[in-house]
Amino acid sequence: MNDEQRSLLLELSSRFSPPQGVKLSYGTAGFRADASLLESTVYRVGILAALRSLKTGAVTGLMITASHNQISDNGVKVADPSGGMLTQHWEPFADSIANAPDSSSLVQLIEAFVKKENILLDGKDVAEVLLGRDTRPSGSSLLEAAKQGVASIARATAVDMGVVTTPQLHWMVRAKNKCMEASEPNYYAQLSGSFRCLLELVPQGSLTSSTDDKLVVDGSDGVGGEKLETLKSMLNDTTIEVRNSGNGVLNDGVGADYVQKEKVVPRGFDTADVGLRCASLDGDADRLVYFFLEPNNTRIQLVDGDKIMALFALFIQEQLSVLNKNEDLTVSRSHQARIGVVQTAYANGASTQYLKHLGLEVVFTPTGVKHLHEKAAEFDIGIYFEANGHGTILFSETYISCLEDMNNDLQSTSRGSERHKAASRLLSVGKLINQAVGDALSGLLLVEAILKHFGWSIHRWNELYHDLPSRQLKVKVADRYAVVTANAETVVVKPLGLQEVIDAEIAKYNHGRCFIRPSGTEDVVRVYAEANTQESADALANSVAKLVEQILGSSSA
Ligand code: G16
Repeated sequence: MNDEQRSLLLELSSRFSPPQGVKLSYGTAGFRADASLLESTVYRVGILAALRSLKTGAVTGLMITASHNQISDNGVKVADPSGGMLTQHWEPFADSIANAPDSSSLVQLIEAFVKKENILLDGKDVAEVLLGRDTRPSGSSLLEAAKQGVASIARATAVDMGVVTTPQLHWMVRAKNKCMEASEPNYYAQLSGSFRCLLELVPQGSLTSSTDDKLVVDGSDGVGGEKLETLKSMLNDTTIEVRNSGNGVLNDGVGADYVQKEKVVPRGFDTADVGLRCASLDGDADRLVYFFLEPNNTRIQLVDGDKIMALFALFIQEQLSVLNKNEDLTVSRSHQARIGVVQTAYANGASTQYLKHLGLEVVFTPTGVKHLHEKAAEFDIGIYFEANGHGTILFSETYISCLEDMNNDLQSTSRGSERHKAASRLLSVGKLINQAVGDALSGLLLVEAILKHFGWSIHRWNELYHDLPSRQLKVKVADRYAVVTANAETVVVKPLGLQEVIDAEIAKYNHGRCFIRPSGTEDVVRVYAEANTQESADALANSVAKLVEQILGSSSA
């Protein structure tokens, strides 16, 4: 590092002092905390995003959001050049610079890291970082801190993409590195174009049997509602009604996290909506769940991420079986896609059974899109979803080019045949569904297209399988990091003896299953329980939560 670069870093970083007595961690999806604590962290992540761009010779992204958290929180995460999450081996560096006590130790850490990673700060290479933020009031000042962070690296440029959904920012990074136009209009054009293609390919009989056209969407009073309105107008769609589009308090009694965890009717919905197909986005529109209201009931029927995955898997399987029908086996071997589905321990046991029953390979990872995405990318077609509604479908580049070849062949030999339609549908899904990260808007359009394809109502979809009763709780403890888990978070290895106590509780219930893990986005330990009745699931979750509090001590202790 030359003197000029060192003084630039020392000068700008001295304007952003880290908060005292706070330990920051990159967590499940970047740094998250009360917004008032985050200025120096966002500044330092700006430096990291610029270094990542220099290292890879490609554009990176920086998103300011705390997604499902309360409005007073905020957060920051980095998008890698692929559009996916920051490579995990840079997370320790993120943690160390976020916690560096002053400018000189920060610069020392950066110097050591650029040396280790062989990043040329004194060369001619340039860096570019796309910046985005959600609608949180703290977002604009944090964005300024991010700009200063990027500006602390010589020849690095920050490009402000404005208020966007998290998946839009990830999509733009991916697009830019594929030499496509990284703009919102281009994002909408790709989504609406591929959605229209799927609708044109809906079998005639299905269109007439579909009865419930109206969809009501809860925008969580975040960025997603407004973006969905834009998409609606591009699609000329009159069947989607958007509520909670930004006039109320973000994520307060609304949104995908609230609906999925509490299973109650969100703000802005009432008895007039009974039976209608409804959906909820979260604060930055990277999660999607569906639901419907039942008569005389304040609880909802939840159609969660697991069921979205089941619907997607069924559709993909149907297209693959049509595509491979009557094919010469020696030729088709290269066309046979290896399809896999990825879940976490939160997946309802009934969903896993259902997916296995479909003959699918099911694999588990710890919580966090960064883990699921990486696993799904090992398949030709990898579908991943967390029960909370975060997920997407990944198509490998090799399989996409194979599909394109098949589509071209079929176009000339049997245009309009069932096989040709199946190939075209799969290609359209690959364009519609976000290949960078889970995206509530593209996921919603795909759900809508598939329901039309099958001619299904939300009620018919919900009947695919019946969820086992479950309950999720949060426990505030003195130090959540005292809990260490293994086996995709199903077993507690620290504190010693805690897992045995949990096992003893589980043994008291029929079909009981329960696990705990420290949240990576909130200062809590999460408890998940399943059993054969709702009362048992509630009782199991409550008794384990009490044990956790006893053993780990409450947060005020
Ligand atoms: C983020 C992650 C998700 C994860 C969720 C909760 O979602 O992207 O993969 O499931 O946090 O994580 P934890 O249980 O560790 O708090 P979001 O929508 O908040 O960005």
